[in-house]
Amino acid sequence: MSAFSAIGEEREIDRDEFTPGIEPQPTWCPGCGDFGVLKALKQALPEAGRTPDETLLVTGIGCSGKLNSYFESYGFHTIHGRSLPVARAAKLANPNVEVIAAGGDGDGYGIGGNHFIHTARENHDMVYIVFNNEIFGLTKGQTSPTSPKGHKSKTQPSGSAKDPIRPLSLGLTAGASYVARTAAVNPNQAKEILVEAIEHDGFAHIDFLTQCPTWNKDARQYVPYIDVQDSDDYDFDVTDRREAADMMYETESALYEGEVLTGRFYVDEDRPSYGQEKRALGEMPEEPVAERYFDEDYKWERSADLLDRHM
Ligand SMILES: Cc1ncc(C[n+]2csc(CCOP(=O)(O)OP(=O)(O)O)c2C)c(N)n1
Ligand code: SF4
Ligand SMILES: [Mg+2]
Repeated sequence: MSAFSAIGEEREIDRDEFTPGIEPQPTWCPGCGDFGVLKALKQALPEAGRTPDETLLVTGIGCSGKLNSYFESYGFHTIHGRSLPVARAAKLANPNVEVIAAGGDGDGYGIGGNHFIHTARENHDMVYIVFNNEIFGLTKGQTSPTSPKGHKSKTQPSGSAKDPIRPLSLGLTAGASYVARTAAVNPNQAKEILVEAIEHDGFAHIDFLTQCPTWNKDARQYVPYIDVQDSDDYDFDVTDRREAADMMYETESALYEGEVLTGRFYVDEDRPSYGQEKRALGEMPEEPVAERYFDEDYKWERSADLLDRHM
């Protein structure tokens, strides 16, 4: 895949530029859905015209959080549930950077749930990928906010008594201006949705279904998916909040009944991002605050070159 850099100079971009070259192969288990996110992201960024040195990937803690180690760009592997506050600060300081935040369902819908609500409410301009494997993967299979009711695990040996969270509905209600669901088993759609989310000016929430064959063999993400945009069975307007809300509710219920509906659910291209609102109020300078601290002599180096220099 090649494209032209959208922010910096015009040049060809190859997706291999997003492969670090110094890390060992990913330590994810064979068959893990997280590989699908990594692949789709490496394909989407060049297609959207972004280079590694124009991109910041902020991750939380979990198997999902390891994404940062296998991806070449600026990176920040922060603490559990805190990818969004770091990501929004970075975006406000430097609006020219393409900011992507990522983490698990436990990370984003559990411990970081409040950050999710308010980052969506304020419509911060970034992509937020939630790896939804319906489980705490890294800590070996505890029940998460998206585990189905009745799900048995070490923490809920008699079966969970809780209804799962409805992530798409939550994103919409909180104020996200782009809400989609895709799946690791659907790499083409995942790449297309990521490109749209990157190009979207506002908070783009992607609930990314990622199977965990090690700790959650029952998860529904294995079953064939339906793309709601491609199917004749679904007809709704992604720009209409009420129609989107109804479709999301149906989608979230269907997931636990064995039907995986994916696609775009809500798109609002008109709503200004938080940064735009603040600049319009005169509360933020037009020039990036981060520029005040730029080192004129600094040159982007690939992590492999950096390592060579420090060995
Ligand atoms: C404050 C805090 N609490 C708990 C943990 C332990 N912990 C690490 S990862 C994790 C769950 C990860 O689940 P999820 O976010 O769904 O990511 P996954 O591993 O499934 O990708 C937990 C509870 C932690 N690192 N920090
Ligand atoms: S434990 Fe599950 S989520 Fe973690 S790497 Fe293995 S398959 Fe993937
Ligand atoms: Mg998880």
